[in-house]
Amino acid sequence: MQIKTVQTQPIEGQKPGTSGLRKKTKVFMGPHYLENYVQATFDGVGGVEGRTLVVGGDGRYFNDRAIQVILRMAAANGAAQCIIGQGGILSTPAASHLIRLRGADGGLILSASHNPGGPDEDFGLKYNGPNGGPATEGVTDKIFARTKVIDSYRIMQTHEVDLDTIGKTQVGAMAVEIVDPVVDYAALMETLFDFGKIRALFAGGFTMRFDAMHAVTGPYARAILEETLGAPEGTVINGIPLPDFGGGHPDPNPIWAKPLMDEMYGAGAPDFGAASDGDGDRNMIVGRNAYVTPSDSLALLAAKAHLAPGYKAGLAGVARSMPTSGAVDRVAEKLGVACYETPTGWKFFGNLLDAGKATLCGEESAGTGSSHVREKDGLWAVLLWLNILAETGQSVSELMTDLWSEYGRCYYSRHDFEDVDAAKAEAMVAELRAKLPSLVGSQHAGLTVSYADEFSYDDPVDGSHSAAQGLRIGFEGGGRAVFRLSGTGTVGATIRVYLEQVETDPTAFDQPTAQALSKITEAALTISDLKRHTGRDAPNVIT
Ligand code: VG1
Ligand code: CO
Repeated sequence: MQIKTVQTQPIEGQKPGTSGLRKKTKVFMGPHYLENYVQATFDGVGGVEGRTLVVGGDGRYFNDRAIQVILRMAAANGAAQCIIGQGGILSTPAASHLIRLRGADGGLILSASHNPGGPDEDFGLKYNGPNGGPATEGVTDKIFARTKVIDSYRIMQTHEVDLDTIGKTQVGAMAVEIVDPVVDYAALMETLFDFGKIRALFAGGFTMRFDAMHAVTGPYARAILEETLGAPEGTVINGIPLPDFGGGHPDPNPIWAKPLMDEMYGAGAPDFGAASDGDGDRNMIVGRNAYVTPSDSLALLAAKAHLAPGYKAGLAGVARSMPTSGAVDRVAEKLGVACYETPTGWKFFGNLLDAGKATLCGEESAGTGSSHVREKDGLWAVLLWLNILAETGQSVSELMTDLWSEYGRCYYSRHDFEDVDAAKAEAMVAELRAKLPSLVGSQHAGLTVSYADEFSYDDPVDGSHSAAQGLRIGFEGGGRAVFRLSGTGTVGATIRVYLEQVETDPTAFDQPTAQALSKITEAALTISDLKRHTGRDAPNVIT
C-alpha cells in the first residue's frame, strides 16, 4: 500500500453552484477531474488529517466508482475514518443526520439531485460541514480558490473496498465503517412523529402512493412507510434506486412526477400522494385532486407543526428562500415568530438553525426541512404531513382550503427557460438590473410596479454578505415577479421566473393558477424583454 502524489493542473469550471459541483458525468470521469475536486475540497476545508468523514450518494451512475476514489484519497490525506452507507447509498438528509449523530468532521455527498443520471447525464459532489449542512459560501469560496491553483493530489494505491457488506475494514491506516443507510434516519423520524397515530391512520384504511422516482428514497420509504407504519405493500412505487433513475428526471413536481399526478387526479385516487427527488431532500405533496405548491406546503406545516410531538413546543421561527411565496410569512406573523428571507440554496439556513433562530425552513423548489438535520428532507416532510392528517382527520384539500380562508391564497408558479445561451441570459439580467430604479411607478399589463430591487443577504448570525441573489419586482396589489439564473444546471443557462399573486377573496380561490397569474406573467415578460433576449416564446417547464 503506497501513497502516490499525482501531478495535476488546475481544471476549468470547478466552481460549486447552488448545491455543490455539478457537471456532466463524463466530465467528472475525465482525467484528474474528480481527483482534483476532491483534493481541492480537502485542502479548502483545512485538510482531513485525523478527521472523520461521512460518504454516500444517491446511487446514480459513477456513484460507486467515485466513492472508491474518495476513500483512497481520504486515506492518502490522513483521514482517521470514513463512514459509508451500504452500497454507497445515503440520502442527503440521512447523510446530514449521520454527520451529526457520529460527530463527524464533515461529509461528501455524491449527487446531482433532481438532474438525470447516467453516463451521458449528470453527476455531482458536495461537501457538508460538521453541523451536517452544506458548506457555507466562505468554505465553497476556499474550495474554488484551491481548484484554480492545485498542482497535485494524493491517492493511495490499494484494493477496492467492499461497499456492500456492513462492518468495519481499513484502507491503509484509515478505518472504514459500512453502515445501514436507513436505520439511524428511521430512528430519528420516530423521535419526531407520532408513529402510533400514523400506524392507526393506515390501519383505518387511509391510502397513499409514494413515488420514489427510482431514486434514493425508495429504501427509506419502504422501511418507514410500509414496514414500520403498516402502509400496504405497493404504497411505495419505483422504490429501487437505479443508476439512471429509470431514464427520468427524479424531480418531484407535476411535470416529472406526472404518473403520480394522473393517479391523484383520476378515479379511485388514494387519499395522499407524495414523491421525492434523486437524493431524497425534496418532496412533492398532492392530495386527492389537490396539488399543494411547495410554498403552500411550507405554510401549512408551519401552521400545524405543533401537532407532531417533535414540534409541540412550537417554532422558534421560520425561514424561506427569497423566491418562495410569502404564504409562510403570513402564518409566522400570526404565530408571532420571526420569518427570515434567505438566498436560494439550503446552505443559508444552516446558521439560522444552528443559532436556534428558525425551526422550519423551506424553498419553492419542493424543499422543506427543520432543525432535526441541516438539509432539506423529503421523507420528513411527508411524515409531518401524515402526522397532521392523522391528528386532524381532515383531507389535504380541506386543510388547504382552511389555510387559504385564514391567510389568503398565494397563487404561485415558476417558469423555467432551460438551456438558454449563457451570454444571452446574462445580458438579459444585466439590462434588467440596470433599469430596476426606473421601473418604480411604471405600468405593465395594467399593473403598477411598487418596488424593484436586487436581493442581497446579510447573514444575521455570521454577518457575511451575499450579493446578487435575484431581481425582484413588486406590484401594487401584492403581486411579485422574481428573476434569477439557476446554479445547478450543467448545460447553458436556465432562467427562472418566479410569479406570485396573493388573493384574499375566498370566491376567487378556485381559479386556475395560470389565470390568477396571467397579468403578472405578462408584466414579467414585458419588463424583462425575455423573448427579445433569448428568442424563447415559452418556458420549458412550468411548475
Ligand atoms: C435549485 C433550486 C433550489 C435548491 C437547489 C438544490 O437551485 O431552485 O431551491 O436549493 O436546486 O436543490 P437552482 O440554483 O437551480 O435554482 V437539490 O434538491 O439539488 O439539492
Ligand atoms: Co435534492
